[in-house]
Order: sequence, then C-alpha cells, then structure tokens
Amino acid sequence: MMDKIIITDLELFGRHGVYPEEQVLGQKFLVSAELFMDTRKAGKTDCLEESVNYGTVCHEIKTFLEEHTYHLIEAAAEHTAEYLLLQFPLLSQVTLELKKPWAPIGLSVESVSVKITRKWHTVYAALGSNMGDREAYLAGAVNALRDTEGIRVETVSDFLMTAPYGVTDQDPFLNGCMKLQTLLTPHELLDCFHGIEQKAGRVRARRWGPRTLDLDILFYDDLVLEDEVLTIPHRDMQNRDFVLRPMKQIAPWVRHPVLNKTIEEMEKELP
Ligand code: A4P
Ligand code: MG
Repeated sequence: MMDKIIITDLELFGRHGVYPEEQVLGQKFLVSAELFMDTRKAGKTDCLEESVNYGTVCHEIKTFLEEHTYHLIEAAAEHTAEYLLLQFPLLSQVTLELKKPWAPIGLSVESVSVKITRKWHTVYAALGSNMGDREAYLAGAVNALRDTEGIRVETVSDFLMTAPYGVTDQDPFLNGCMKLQTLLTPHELLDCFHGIEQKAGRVRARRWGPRTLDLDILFYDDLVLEDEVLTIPHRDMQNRDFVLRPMKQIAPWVRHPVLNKTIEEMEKELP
C-alpha cells in the first residue's frame, strides 16, 4: 500500500524514433506517470514542501523529453524515470508510460506505448580489506559509491579489525558494512562493486585469499536470488562475525528473508 500522485497524458513534442524523419520532424508524445511516495506528512501538514510538486514534475518531464533524443521509447522512458528518481528525493518509485499516438507504422492505431516501473532499492553491503592501507581502501570504496550515479550511501558502520576466516594464514581484516539506496539491478550493482574492487588494485589470486578490497552484497530489499554469478542474501553471512558485528551496529532488526532471523538473532547464535 503506497500513496501516489498521478499524471495522465501530459502532451509534448519530441524527436524520439528509429526513422530519420522522426528525429527531424518530431511528433506528439503523451506521458502518464505514477509518482509513489508517502503523502501522509503533506496530507497532515498541508505543506507543499512535504510533497512533490506535480507542476514541477510535469515541466521537468516535458523539458527532459524535448531536450533529449532517443531511438526507442524504451530508452526515452528509462532515462526519464531515472531522471525523476534522481531529481526528486521524496520519490521512492515511478511508473511511467510513454505513448506515441502518431507512430509511423502505416496502420490505424490509437497509440503504441511502453510502461515501466523503476524504484530505489535498499541494499546492505559488506566491505573488507587485509592488504596495504586497509582503512584507505574501505574509505575509498565508500567515496567511490558516493560518487556513483544511482547509488546513495545512507549509513556506514565503524570499521572493525577481525581475524581471518576461512583461510586463516593471512593478515587480519578490516571489515564494515553499509546501507545503500540504489537504482541499479542486483547484477548491475555487482558489476559496479567489481569495478571499484579493480580500481583498488584487487587481484583475484586464491579464493578467500588476501585482498585490497572485497565488496559483497548482503541483502537487496527482500530479494532471494541464486544464479551463476550471484547469491542474495549472501550465502555465508549468518556464519560470519565480521559481517554480523558491523551489521548489528547499523541494522540489528533487519531480517534474513530465507532464515527468517534478525541480524541480532544470527549474531547471538554464532559459535
Ligand atoms: N558472488 C555471489 N554472490 C555474491 C554476493 N552476494 N556479493 C560471486 C558479491 N559477490 C557474490 O567472489 C567470488 C564471486 O562471488 C564474485 O565474482 C561474485 O560473482 P570474489 O570476491 O571474487 O572471491 P572471494 O571473495 O575470494 O570469494 P568469496 O567466496 O566471495 O569470499 P568472501 O565470501 O568474499 O570471503 N575474514 C575476515 N575476517 N574478513 C573478511 O572480509 N573475507 C573472506 C572472503 C574470507 N575471510 C575473511 C573475509
Ligand atoms: Mg567477495
């Protein structure tokens, strides 16, 4: 159950299309949007500052779609949805429908359209390092995430010194975790994490071996996912004090969607 503000068939003149004429002549587009947010506070206080100004949103959508040009309405909708979610901090989710009533398909059709839903996702992630200036590697990773469009770093735990787990004949680790909001999909976020690890000079030599920087996804909303490259929730987190201790600091109440236990409960059950 979430509140929303609804905009229906906002008209604009854009140049999106795969045919050259479409990009030269342009044509009419209609945009409908559902802006998901909590309107309770605005409802109670009757103050515009507590809400999203739908007039501003309409002008932003029109300007954005008239100043940019895409081949596909999929791309036009994708970029517009992302722009709105980045532009309006109170927006948690957007459903956007982009209609092309004059689509040049040589048949009579009322309109063709694409409709997408995009949102901010809540992620908990773990950081670790046991080579070189560990503190600098972890702080550098947090800064790199802060500089990434589509990622907001909300909370960062303290960095704790921990004994190596798994392969124990290596230097102690510095570990921490963070709460993020992101527009990225789980696989896009993993790619982003790998990019930051690579920039930190990470070389994958042996499994569980020494590393300048390790970034793991612990939770992604309440998602349960398993494929060739990604397991969410992180497959071994419930056995790792170097994950659960910093997590307990920032989110002891968060519940593992498969084990149905909170961070605090998992931490109590560690041997
Ligand atoms: N992968 C699957 N699921 C995920 C996920 N949720 N988040 C895949 C991130 N990656 C995930 O990881 C191997 C592959 O796991 C990734 O390419 C991704 O596709 P990796 O980082 O390349 O290799 P790794 O880290 O050597 O192996 P692994 O099994 O991920 O090890 P961990 O779990 O990262 O543990 N002791 C202390 N005290 N502190 C530590 O931080 N870390 C490790 C490594 C061992 N002992 C430690 C610590
Ligand atoms: Mg890893």
